[in-house]
Amino acid sequence: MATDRLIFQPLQRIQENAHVKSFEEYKTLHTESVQEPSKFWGKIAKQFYWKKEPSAEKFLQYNFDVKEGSISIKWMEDGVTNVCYNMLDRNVKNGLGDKIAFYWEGNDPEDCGKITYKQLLEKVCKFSNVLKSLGVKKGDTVAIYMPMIIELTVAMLACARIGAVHSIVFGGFSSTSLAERLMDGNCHVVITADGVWRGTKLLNLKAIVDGALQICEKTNHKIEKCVVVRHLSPDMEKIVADEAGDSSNNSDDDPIAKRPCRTLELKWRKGRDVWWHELMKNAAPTCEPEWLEAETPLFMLYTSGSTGKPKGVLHTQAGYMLYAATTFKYVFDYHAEDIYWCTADVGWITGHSYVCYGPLANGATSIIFEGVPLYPDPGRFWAIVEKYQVSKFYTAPTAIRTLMKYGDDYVKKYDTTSLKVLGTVGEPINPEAWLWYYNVIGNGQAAISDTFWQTETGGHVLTPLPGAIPLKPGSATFPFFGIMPELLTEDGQIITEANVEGYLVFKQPWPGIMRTVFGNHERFETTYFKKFPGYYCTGDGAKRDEDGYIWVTGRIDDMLNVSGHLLSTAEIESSLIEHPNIAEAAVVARPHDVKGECSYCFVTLCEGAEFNEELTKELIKLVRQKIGPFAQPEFIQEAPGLPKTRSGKIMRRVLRKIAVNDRNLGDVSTMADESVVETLFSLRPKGA
Ligand code: 6R9
Repeated sequence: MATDRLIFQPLQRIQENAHVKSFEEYKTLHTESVQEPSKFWGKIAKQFYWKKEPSAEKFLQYNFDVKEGSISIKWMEDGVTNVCYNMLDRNVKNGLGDKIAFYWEGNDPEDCGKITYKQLLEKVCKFSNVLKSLGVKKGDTVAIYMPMIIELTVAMLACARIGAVHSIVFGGFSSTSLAERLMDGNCHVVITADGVWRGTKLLNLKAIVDGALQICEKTNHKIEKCVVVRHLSPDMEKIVADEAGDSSNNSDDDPIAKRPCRTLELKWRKGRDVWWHELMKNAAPTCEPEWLEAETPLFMLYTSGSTGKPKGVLHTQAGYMLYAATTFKYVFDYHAEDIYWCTADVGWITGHSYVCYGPLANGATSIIFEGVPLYPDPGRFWAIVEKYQVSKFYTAPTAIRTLMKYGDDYVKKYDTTSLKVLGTVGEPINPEAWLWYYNVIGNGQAAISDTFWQTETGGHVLTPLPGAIPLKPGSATFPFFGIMPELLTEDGQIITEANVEGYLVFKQPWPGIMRTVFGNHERFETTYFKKFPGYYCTGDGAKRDEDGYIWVTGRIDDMLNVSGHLLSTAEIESSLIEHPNIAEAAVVARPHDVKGECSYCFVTLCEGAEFNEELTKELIKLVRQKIGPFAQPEFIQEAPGLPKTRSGKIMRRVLRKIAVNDRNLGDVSTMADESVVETLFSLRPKGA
């Protein structure tokens, strides 16, 4: 049976207990949420603490149409609250003080820790006082460049408590990228750690920050304070003075030391660099939260992997909080006894909404994982699931495909029967990976939530609800509450026919939508609202099937037009992956004299498989069979590794260059491993 015809009904063991128990119930709630948004979200808002409750009159005010004037979105504008208070104090007051907020699982399986809500509150208050003592005030931006440790959430919540705007930069970006974000965000304080182990690599984070600060200094952007968490043991550090003006340390030095070198050299600039633990020693353990109007900025986060200058996506207080909390509750069907684990780094939006804010808003217990999926071996994820009896798990298709490559034995070694909901996010999940996730990881006993959303949307926008929506592998199914999707043609006509691909857009605002691009409202309007007036444009393509299921096909710029047929690269990829010897595939468009465009495919083989003419023929046949002769790949080349961003997204922009043998790659600062590029150039097929 073709995978797009498979349907999985909600599992009884999940449905029995679920917040939403049937498709009809989902439909009723969804209809209310889009027809009467103020009423729907108004009820939810009552679960939170408000210094001043938002009025019904001002609950939602917006303009979504560039033709009517400037784009503006305001939720609960006259409400006054504090997000940190709602995450911590409210839960402690409700009797959850001794509940574990986070288990911390280190890179080394021997390293672990935990913190209760009460303890977290105290740490956050102390650090709030520290920030104040460093001169940070309401409205200031604070940069955070940290590994996955509990202090990272302490830092973000402390910012939220005092009304400072956090700007988290993923702890894998280079000095140059970090500097760009520090300057764009006008940050004068940065919080980091000495270093961190990622698998067998030791990263000197402080050295990367030093490099960034040097770049800032050269452009006269002053970073007043650099707060450093001592995460490694002191005997791993050699501290040397970094005199002002000394620029001898090259920012492009490779900050990665490999075992067995266990000593990091830490340069220390007196007056600027300060140890976290020293500041915390004398800080007072209570701190009155700053009471903030609902539309005050909460954080900004730069969007990943796109071309050009990164955009600082800005989210505000109450709307974001409501949306992160509500999506978390319904999409993972959260219950008080759950142990929840999202593997995303807090440096990405998934980590913001579903490691920190969403779970804490619900008083959940979750896991913060510092390590990587393959260390010490490909069974690590499942060892952690067994250790903590994880019931709700959230990861990315790229991780699933990577682990799938190593076979089922690493999974079978562990007991994963505690799992009830398996989430996925980041890119379209191909049906093969979906089925492996469902059958092997979930033992056919866990629901899959394929969650489509973006940094810009703040939380899930298309997603199944575990007890209510029958699943189709590869489809993010239906809109979440408050979301009104449409599919539009290039010239803005609404598509009503089934299985016709178009632009995925949303018709009205939901509480979690971004409010602006930091410092550039015009860019916000141009990027998301100009192409189709009256709609927020995601930039992704999608189609609806006969049953109304939405299938996101990938970024619209990943479409190819072969002889007038619009094809999505994701569709071809998922056909290629069906071949037993293919572990991963990436397809890009390449200009073609006759057809306009043709497809150029990069395939990563499974262990032990061989790339040869026979395989190429089989793959061509497979795509012809799966999609149609017009979709037949023009070029197929072997790809031992694919260029990916540090968050695991395939950089198709780079692949498009390789496909046409153009070495002018543009900005590759977000690429995780640049060495794969040379290999790919060397493996280009003859005649390409
Ligand atoms: C949360 C996150 C957003 C882009 C988005 C789309 C792709 C994310 C997806 C998905 C298909 C899913 N994407 N989830 N595509 N199915 N379930 O990833 O945010 O880093 O901003 O990326 O990721 O292309 O437009 P962000």
